[in-house]
Amino acid sequence: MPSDEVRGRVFRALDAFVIEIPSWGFANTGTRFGKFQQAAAATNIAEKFADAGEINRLTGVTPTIALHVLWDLPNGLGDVAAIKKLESQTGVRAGSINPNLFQEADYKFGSLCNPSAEVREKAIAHMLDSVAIGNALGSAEVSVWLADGSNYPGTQSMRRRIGWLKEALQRTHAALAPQQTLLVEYKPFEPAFYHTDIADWGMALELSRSAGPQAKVLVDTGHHYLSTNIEQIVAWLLELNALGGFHFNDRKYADDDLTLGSIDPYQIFRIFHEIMAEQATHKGAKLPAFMIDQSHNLKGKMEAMVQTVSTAQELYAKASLVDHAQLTELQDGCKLVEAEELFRGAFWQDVRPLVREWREQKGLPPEPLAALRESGYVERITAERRAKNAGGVSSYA
Ligand code: RM4
Ligand code: MN
Ligand code: MN
Repeated sequence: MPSDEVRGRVFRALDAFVIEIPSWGFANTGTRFGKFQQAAAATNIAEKFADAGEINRLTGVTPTIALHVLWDLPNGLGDVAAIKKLESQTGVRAGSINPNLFQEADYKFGSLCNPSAEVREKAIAHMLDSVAIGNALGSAEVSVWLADGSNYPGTQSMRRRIGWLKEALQRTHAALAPQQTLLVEYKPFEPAFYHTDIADWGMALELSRSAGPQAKVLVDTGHHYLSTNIEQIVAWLLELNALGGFHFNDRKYADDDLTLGSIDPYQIFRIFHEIMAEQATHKGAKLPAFMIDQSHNLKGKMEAMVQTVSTAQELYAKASLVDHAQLTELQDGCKLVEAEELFRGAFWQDVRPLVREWREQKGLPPEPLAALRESGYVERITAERRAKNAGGVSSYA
């Protein structure tokens, strides 16, 4: 039986934990080699909201859905009214607004960093539209990921592109409302294979700082070279008050977008630990935005999302078990084995009974995956959407 102290600690952590789910996690996606259609995949924004609402009903911790402008609001501001209606129908709110600067033919050689001033202006206009959409929806983040880069040495000026990018982000920042944060995401490669304009956290940090105080860095766990110490990056960003949010997913090789914790749950635990250590020293500090960035092309989308959210809660609960005062004492005394045992001891605890208890206390299904199965939701959407999904691919690869 866990002590009241442990239960209290875990429950407080779970009370504070919410995670955003991505609209694209419900749509048909695939790989660059092929698309595998799922009969139950969402085919339009109403279905994405419905699915997100069901995930929130089952887990109680996903109140917002990330939107990709091109896929979810193809008419830009013109779609805001429809989104608001879906919000009230499903109880799920619009979350981060993600500009899409990587699909149109004009962006072949870049968007905000394109050598053509005309294309750059078009891309900036899209950024400003995204800010306006976010503002109209009362959403907290505009989250930018750029595919910009080049494939061959000497073919682009990396230096001049920095200048263009700074200017674009400054202009975007100038349009933000007070409640909006501009998140700058980085990724070392893909789709560009020689240089990527925002390749790592140093570049994202400098760009966000030069944009203004409402710009912060977004860490996507899949966007690092293998063996990078991501929790150290998180610690630095926390220290610099520059961490805006996360895109959680897991990977074995690159930007695989696999289910969170499926490959390396200890890494997510270590990241959560850094955040909790920060919370322990700065009581009441704002938590970064926890978001999921995954596309499930083999697993069922609803099941994968429930699995992901549950895993995130379990790892967050585990991280809350670390006694920070005790750990600091052991660290200061260089008691290596004792410190390590305390740390990994928390990771190895089975917190699932406590998470179940927490859910019951909130009137939520104790086993959301089982509740999803029992609800018949997946069977229903499979029947409803099968014909529509036989047609084609609704979303990105
Ligand atoms: C990128 C990046 C972005 C996401 C797109 C779909 O690799 O992770 O955050 O919006 O994929
Ligand atoms: Mn991402
Ligand atoms: Mn990615």
